[in-house]
Amino acid sequence: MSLLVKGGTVVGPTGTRVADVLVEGEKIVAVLDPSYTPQITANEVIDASGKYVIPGGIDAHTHMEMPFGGTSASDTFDTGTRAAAYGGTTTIIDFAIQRTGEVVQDGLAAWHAKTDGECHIDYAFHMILGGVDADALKAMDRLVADEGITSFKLFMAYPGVFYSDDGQILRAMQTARENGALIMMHAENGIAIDVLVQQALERGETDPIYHGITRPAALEAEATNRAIALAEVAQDCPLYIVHLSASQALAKVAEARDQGRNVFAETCPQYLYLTLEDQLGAPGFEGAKWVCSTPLRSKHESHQRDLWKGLRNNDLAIVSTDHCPFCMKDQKELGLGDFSKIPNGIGGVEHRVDLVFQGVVDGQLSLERWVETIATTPARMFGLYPQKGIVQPGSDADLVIYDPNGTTRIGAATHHMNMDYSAYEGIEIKGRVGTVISRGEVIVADGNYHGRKGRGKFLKRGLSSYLM
Ligand code: DUC
Ligand code: ZN
Ligand code: ZN
Ligand code: ZN
Repeated sequence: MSLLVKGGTVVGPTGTRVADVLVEGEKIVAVLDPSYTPQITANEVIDASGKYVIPGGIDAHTHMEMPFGGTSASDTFDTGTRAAAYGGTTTIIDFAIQRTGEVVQDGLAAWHAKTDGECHIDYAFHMILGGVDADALKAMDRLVADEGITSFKLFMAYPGVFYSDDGQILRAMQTARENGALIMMHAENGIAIDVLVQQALERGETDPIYHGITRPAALEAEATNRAIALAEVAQDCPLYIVHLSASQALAKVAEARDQGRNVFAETCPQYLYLTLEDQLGAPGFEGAKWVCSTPLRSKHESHQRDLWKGLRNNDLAIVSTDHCPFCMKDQKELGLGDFSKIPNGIGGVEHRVDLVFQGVVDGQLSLERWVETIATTPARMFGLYPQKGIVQPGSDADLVIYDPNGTTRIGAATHHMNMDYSAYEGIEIKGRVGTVISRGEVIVADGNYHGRKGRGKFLKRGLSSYLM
């Protein structure tokens, strides 16, 4: 089976050119100047003139079916990967979880059981370590060597749930430095946050808005700085700060990077587009829609401007969603009368490619940087390159044909995620995902779905391309 994507503007991390992309089976076999292709015959030809042809999006941070606060993220691997496909994402990296007290290998097996036969697109795992002890450190080596899991997330937040103390973090970093893994950090000072949360509740401050107020930027910056210091002590263990939201934390990352340190960070669309004031302005309990950690920041500070700048200058390498959806009904509602019981998370796996493209429209990012932050760098960072993340011969034929003249209006009535609201309700994007191809198969065309559950494959990942 061959497929020719004709006349589109192919966008890569280093440039754009009009080219024809020839696909045989699951792979790209040639990217040709259009003058060469009249002789080529293919089973199927897709006209991409006037459109961008980009590598399929890679969302390096999702939580399908994640257990949290007595409930579970509302997208299953079935519904969540299908929604991702609609939005131009053809690979996700989700988080398998070792619960505190659990054997790492058992946590991993549970995630394979959740995903086997369920995913519409290719997927891989990071591993959340909920308890760093001697067994977990040994398991890290085994996961890197045998299981294709080369990144581990630790939490400086959530004492008593996922939390690691500084000693545990240092040991995990030392192990990662040895075996080549990347340490991903949820950098918020959870011990101090818990005090602020307790004090707020004692004052009767129970509304959703107090979630953000009790997680100040200073405590994100402090934890980010501490993680960077611990990584330095661990012989410059590679460190990746997840869901960075505050200017003050970004400044710590930028300082480390300016020193040539092995420090990277991602941000998420919610921090680029939504603010604490959106949440404040919402009536009653509605603010729960935007409860996530790290929290939304105030528009009266410079966070959004700085995050876009960070994306331009590579202090922020990647845009991931931290997709962790909960419905209002029966899920977010668990926190009625006590904001600390609202399950943390925002769903957005379907909208990342569009929301970052709006940054191109708004003059915040170049086309090349759009592709780099949503596809190429995630592939390189997490050991999937060049199988994924680039339009070139030999790579998987994961392609998105993107229409810069289309429009996308985001809303709960039209999205495909299993959520009864949209955090981005009413936002309009000047651009639209047209055709989505996953390993040579057209799975979305003009808003119609042609994929199927179970076609997505588990990807064993290699080490990060950015290891030094
Ligand atoms: N943050 C969230 O918003 N949800 C899940 C876990 C996390 O760290
Ligand atoms: Zn986190
Ligand atoms: Zn810099
Ligand atoms: Zn997360």
